Amino acid sequence: MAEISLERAQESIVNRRQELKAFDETKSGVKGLVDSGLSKIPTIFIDEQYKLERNNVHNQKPGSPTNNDGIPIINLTGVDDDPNLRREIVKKIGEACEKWGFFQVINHGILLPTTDEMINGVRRFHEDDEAKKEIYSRDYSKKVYYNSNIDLYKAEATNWRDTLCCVMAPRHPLPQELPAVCRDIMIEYSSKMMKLGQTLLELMSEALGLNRSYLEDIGCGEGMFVKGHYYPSCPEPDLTLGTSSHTDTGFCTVVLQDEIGGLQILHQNQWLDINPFHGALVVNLGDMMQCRSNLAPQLLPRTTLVDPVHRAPRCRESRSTTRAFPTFVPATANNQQRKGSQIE
Ligand SMILES: O=C(O)CCC(=O)C(=O)O
Repeated sequence: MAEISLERAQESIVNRRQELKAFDETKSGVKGLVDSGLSKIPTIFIDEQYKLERNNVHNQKPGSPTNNDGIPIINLTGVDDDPNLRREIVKKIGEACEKWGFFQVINHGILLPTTDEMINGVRRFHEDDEAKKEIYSRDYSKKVYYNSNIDLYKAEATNWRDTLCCVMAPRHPLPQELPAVCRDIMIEYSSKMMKLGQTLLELMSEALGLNRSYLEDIGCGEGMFVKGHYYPSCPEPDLTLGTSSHTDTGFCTVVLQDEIGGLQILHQNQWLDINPFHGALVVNLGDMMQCRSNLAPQLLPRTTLVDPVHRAPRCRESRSTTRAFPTFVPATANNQQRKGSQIE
């Protein structure tokens, strides 16, 4: 009896592996599946735990809490030229890091034409089959690549998501290595984001009670990779996640969502939606920020930072959703990412 179930388990592992390989070899990601007109999602995408969670939600009585937009929205106006405003901003960032591990920034210096074009550029890329096929790869030593699920062969359930990934710092790719459909905006957005990253690192240093340049001086902002996710519409959104629950490996990540949104954070054991706010950027701390013993040993055990667990379920919208987000990492860590460790 036990042997039969072991055999079945092995058979299902082999089947899953074959399905993953077949999917990978299409080089057209989840978007390719959707374009082929499927009405049910393939089994590799089914996330049993999420399915159970959704079932429970459907069985809940009306009135259960489902939505709360609690993460702080911090206005960066005056951050560089008004010391009083800066003090206030630093205080708010410190509180947000301790309570949420997440905050949104507005008036951050990257204007709407740039953020809008970045979202459009990522969407253009994912909707251009030729551009995608040219750079589909699982060779993580490349600076620019596109694929579906970086951890495709390791994860328990495949996510309903395709990703363009560009390592933009410390050494950016040659312009011609970037897809033509989003090349200019990728370069412009990344250079503006490096500047904003510097400001955020300064503010976080100050919020931790360190001198302004501390985190920069130890190299936290040297490396930056920019991901452009695409979440195609999904015929069975209660069975699969766009991005499974995780924390980010880098130092901090800055998420630009489109107007459909979909990002959720785990706060006090509840999943909360981060509703999109046009032009706002969502900042979340990564695992490296949690390693204060390496970053700033003098702070232990003074500060407690929240573990910023987050995920992206698939919404019911018939449209696809798009995200762009740079993660700041020390330059050496960036190399490790590229050697194939999991970016999510
Ligand atoms: O798309 C999102 O909002 C979440 C994706 C994410 O957290 C990630 O790729 O690290």
